[in-house]
Amino acid sequence: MAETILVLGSNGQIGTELVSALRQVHGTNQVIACDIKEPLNASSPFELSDVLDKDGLLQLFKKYQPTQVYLLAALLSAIGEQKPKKAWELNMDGLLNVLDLCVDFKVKRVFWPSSIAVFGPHSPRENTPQYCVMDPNTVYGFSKLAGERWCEYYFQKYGLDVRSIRYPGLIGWKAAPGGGTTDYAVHIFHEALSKGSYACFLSAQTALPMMYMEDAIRATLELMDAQAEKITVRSSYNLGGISFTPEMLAAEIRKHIPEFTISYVDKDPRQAIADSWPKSIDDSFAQKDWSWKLKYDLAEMTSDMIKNIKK
Ligand code: AKB
Repeated sequence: MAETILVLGSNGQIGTELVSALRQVHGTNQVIACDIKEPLNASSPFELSDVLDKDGLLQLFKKYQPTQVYLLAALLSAIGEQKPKKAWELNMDGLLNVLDLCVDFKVKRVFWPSSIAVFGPHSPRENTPQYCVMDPNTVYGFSKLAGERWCEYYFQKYGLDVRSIRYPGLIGWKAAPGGGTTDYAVHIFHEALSKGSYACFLSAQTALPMMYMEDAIRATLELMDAQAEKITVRSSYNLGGISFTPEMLAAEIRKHIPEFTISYVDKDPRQAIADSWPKSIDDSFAQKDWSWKLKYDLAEMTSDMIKNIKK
């Protein structure tokens, strides 16, 4: 049976790439991109929709009768600290509005992204396991942790097949990131090519787990394609990606742009957020349950980013 897929929050960094990937698999007309604003190069089908507007969402579900829903609308870590109540409202109420409609409309599969931000200062920082102490101290982080609990609850109580990934920082060239702590790892490429230098808001030695967008999109599609019996984690799967520091990334960029220089800005509020997050992640549950395998390492990701941004 043909799928009808709603992607809510389709204009963002993940949504932009996910909509094209889903359209390649399921056909353009089967994937409805939805966001609160028309994107610059809107490709149809597109619907204006706000996940906080319950009635508008209901009309959308009635119109399309989706079989799959991807809910991507959220405020990320750095912007969430500037607008804490708004981040909580969008990240929580938006999720609950969508989960309720998915139950009512008997949606077959739902995807909702979580993040490494669910971990906190008392979580193990190296090779952070799937299950451990979690004490996130950003609104984004604890909204994602609460969201994970809701996803598992809707699965247990209502049998809703919700699946989720704790994304590391995502790096891609097709769409800009917005309001995250890991955004430096995208900005650095654009500034290396346009100016030859970059002032980084995280310190040279700040290691964080990151992932190339190609891998992140593939992981999402693989998880959503996996047989339901294989999914043993109904909160959200750890995904490790590649762990590196700004200094390591700058050295890799220098292999392509030898004159590139990096400097470090002191006292940026995003440093404290990064310092509360894992340096590296153990994703053995994803490997075991749905055969997850990373493709891009730091060198391959860097050369692909540079090649594509140059174009
Ligand atoms: C952020 O930096 O807030 C996001 C994330 C790691 O979830 N990229």
